Amino acid sequence: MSHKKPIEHYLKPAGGWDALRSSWQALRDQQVVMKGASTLLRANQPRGFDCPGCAWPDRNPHSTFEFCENGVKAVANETTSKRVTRAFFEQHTVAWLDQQDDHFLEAQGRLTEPMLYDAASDRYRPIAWNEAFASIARALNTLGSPDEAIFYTSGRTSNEAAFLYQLFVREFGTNNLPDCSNMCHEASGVALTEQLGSGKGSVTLEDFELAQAIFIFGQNPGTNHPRMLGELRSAAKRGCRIVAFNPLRERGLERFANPQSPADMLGGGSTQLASEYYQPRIGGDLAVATALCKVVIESGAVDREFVDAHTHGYEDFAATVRATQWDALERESGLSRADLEQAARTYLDSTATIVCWGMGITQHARSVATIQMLGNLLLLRGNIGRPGAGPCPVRGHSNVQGDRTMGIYEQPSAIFLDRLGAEFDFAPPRAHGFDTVAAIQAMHDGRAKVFFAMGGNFAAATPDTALTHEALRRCELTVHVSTKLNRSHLVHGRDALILPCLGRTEIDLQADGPQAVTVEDSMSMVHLSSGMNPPASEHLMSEPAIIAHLAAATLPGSRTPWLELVRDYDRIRDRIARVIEGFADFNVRVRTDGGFHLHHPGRSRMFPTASGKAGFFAHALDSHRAQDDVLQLMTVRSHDQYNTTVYGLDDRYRGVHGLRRVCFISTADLARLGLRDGEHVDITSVWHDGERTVRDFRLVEYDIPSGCLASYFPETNALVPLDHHAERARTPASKSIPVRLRRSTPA
Ligand SMILES: Nc1nc2c(c(=O)[nH]1)N[C@H]1C(S)=C(S)[C@@H](COP(=O)(O)OP(=O)(O)OC[C@H]3O[C@@H](n4cnc5c(=O)[nH]c(N)nc54)[C@H](O)[C@@H]3O)O[C@H]1N2
Ligand SMILES: Nc1nc2c(c(=O)[nH]1)N[C@H]1C(S)=C(S)[C@@H](COP(=O)(O)OP(=O)(O)OC[C@H]3O[C@@H](n4cnc5c(=O)[nH]c(N)nc54)[C@H](O)[C@@H]3O)O[C@H]1N2
Ligand SMILES: [Mo]
Repeated sequence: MSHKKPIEHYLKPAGGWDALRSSWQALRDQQVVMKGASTLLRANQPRGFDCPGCAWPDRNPHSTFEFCENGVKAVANETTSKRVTRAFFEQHTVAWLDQQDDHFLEAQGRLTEPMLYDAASDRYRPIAWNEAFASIARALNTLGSPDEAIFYTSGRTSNEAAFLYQLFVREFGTNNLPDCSNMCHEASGVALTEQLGSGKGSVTLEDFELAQAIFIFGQNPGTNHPRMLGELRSAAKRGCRIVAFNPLRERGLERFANPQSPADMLGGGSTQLASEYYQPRIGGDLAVATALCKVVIESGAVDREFVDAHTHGYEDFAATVRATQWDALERESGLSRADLEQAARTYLDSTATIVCWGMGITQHARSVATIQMLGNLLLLRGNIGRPGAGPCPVRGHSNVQGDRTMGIYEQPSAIFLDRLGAEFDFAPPRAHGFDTVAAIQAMHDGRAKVFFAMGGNFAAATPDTALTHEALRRCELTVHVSTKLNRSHLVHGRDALILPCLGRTEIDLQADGPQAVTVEDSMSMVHLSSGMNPPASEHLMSEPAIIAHLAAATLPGSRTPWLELVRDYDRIRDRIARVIEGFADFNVRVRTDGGFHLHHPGRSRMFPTASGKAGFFAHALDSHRAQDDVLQLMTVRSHDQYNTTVYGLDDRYRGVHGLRRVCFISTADLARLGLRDGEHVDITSVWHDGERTVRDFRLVEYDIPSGCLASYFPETNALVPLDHHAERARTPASKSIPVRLRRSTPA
């Protein structure tokens, strides 16, 4: 329990003793102090496991453990000594469990055996693995078409599991492979593929050592990528400028005390991170990036040599930018011309600049345009394919990038399908499948009837909660491969199964011995991960083994030797090496020197786009019509959650303790709307198809621009209409929800 007041501003640097204290607390809460501590020493080590926290790369695979508070929480929650047993399910109906909050569900511990929903008693009952596979196979094989099944993936799934999974799904006959990326960095992939010919970031950690400026848009690394703060600290110490754009003042972008530095910890030292901190309006970044481009172009600072040799579209783009007026740029960005010019000067003074971005950029209607404008900014000065420079979309889940590389994608290329079909001797389906938004629509309209999830928490992570829950409940069958109990097990189809699997930290023993898997981080480094703890239960299976058994049960005519492949994962990797570009000699290269880097063509100034060059893209600004009582709400993560997994009820750096239903609001808006700090409000989103409301959020006066609000997800997902998503990328626009506030009436 927290002894703190619910709201108390946090004035200390991020990190420091509080980070150590909170890590220790996480280990104690999960009753795993000794086991957890020894497990942590193996996180991100050459012969250890890849931290299931985030996708930020490892600094040095040979150094001792890299401390990260939120990595500790992720590991503690996986290695927990608590268990969800058959007795637990016997005791509680699903209806009762569904009334509990996400924090309660997560806190029950690890799942231990396969369970099947029994409607008569409204309870989950144990089922043998073979019967579970047979019943899923039956449901799949009696569908009218393979396209009536949906196969979701979350981003913790290993490369080996992801590769087998997409193969199984395509042999079954569909490309319905939505994934968490559809809600995350999809816009980055769409924007960068068109602009640079690769959807991934081009920088590596070495570039962070060489950059003269690092621009960070819409990202909160202090909470979501704490190991990035170590890089920013070193950069700041050697004089690199760090420029942050964020409507909220985030503690983790301002100042950091490194828990691994004796001087910081014992000497009370800390480092200022952001040298400039700008607070644009929510969704104002397209205007910010356009303004920076305008200054570069109009001050004659364009790198003509690079532009002429490597790009197309400059003249049209430059004409559009020149024609954009400063009053529009100021109005749409929410920043003054003086501020925008100052940021542009910093950009011009640097000969090597990295641009990082996160969900504050991708989860908007105009996210693809915004990312391409950031790309334009880099191209203007040749800031790609140069040491210390390039785009850096900071990915979320630890293997979300690898899953895409392995073919988890509803819009596979013809070349990829050709190679897959040739290697496994089958004809892959060609029609593109459902992304996350389309999958929800299809289940809702009855066009899809089976929902299968490899990890994640679809019911809670997705937008438009009421509609999505109804969509899941209309399914004939829902299946979840999971480590922990979550909402998606409780919002289920007519039939439902929970298949419990091994986590990253556990020994994966197959017929030929213990196995390692591989992952790809946000900077395209591929490396091995092997667990060392005994499994949480003797009944758990690995993800690859679950897929192989399911495939063998579902596809009797398949020519793929499913069960042979999972005896030894080297066999899977040999197949990956033959199908996926860049993976030649996979088994050898992944065992040398902490893994290997997948080449990014942009690093050598190759741009495999349609034209063979990098592209400038012009994008008009929105015209923002201020409506007095409509505000923009962004839904963000607290410091004590991992997406839908709620570890605790504090958000230390934002000064919130013991509650999650909060709404950050500016002093000006409080006054304007006649509301007070500490009052409770209902939040209603206003959309063409009607209103959606969540109730009883405590207002917290905060340093945020007028017209902007922030709350946590998943509590606020009910407010995001399913059709409110990014142009082209279809990422739900969960960072710009138009809402009204009304004082709550006491129940
Ligand atoms: N501990 C922990 N680690 C995580 C996760 C977690 O939940 N917990 N989640 C993982 C995943 S899947 C992901 S994708 C990443 C997410 O990591 P982030 O991208 O940092 O995600 P958010 O918490 O959603 O925060 C987005 C930031 O964008 C800002 N923002 C919102 N709207 C705008 C805008 O319009 N403009 C600008 N400039 N800024 C804006 C918000 O104030 C916030 O600081 O983290 C990964 N790592
Ligand atoms: N409003 C709003 N909505 C959002 C976002 C937002 O910022 N705002 N962010 C979006 C983003 S960026 C993302 S990535 C999605 C996240 O969406 P998901 O990836 O679907 O959700 P998670 O909460 O990460 O999934 C947590 C569950 O994964 C399971 N799990 C954990 N480890 C493993 C494992 O090793 N194997 C298996 N099989 N299961 C495991 C556990 O059962 C746990 O309950 O949410 C999106 N939704
Ligand atoms: Mo994400």
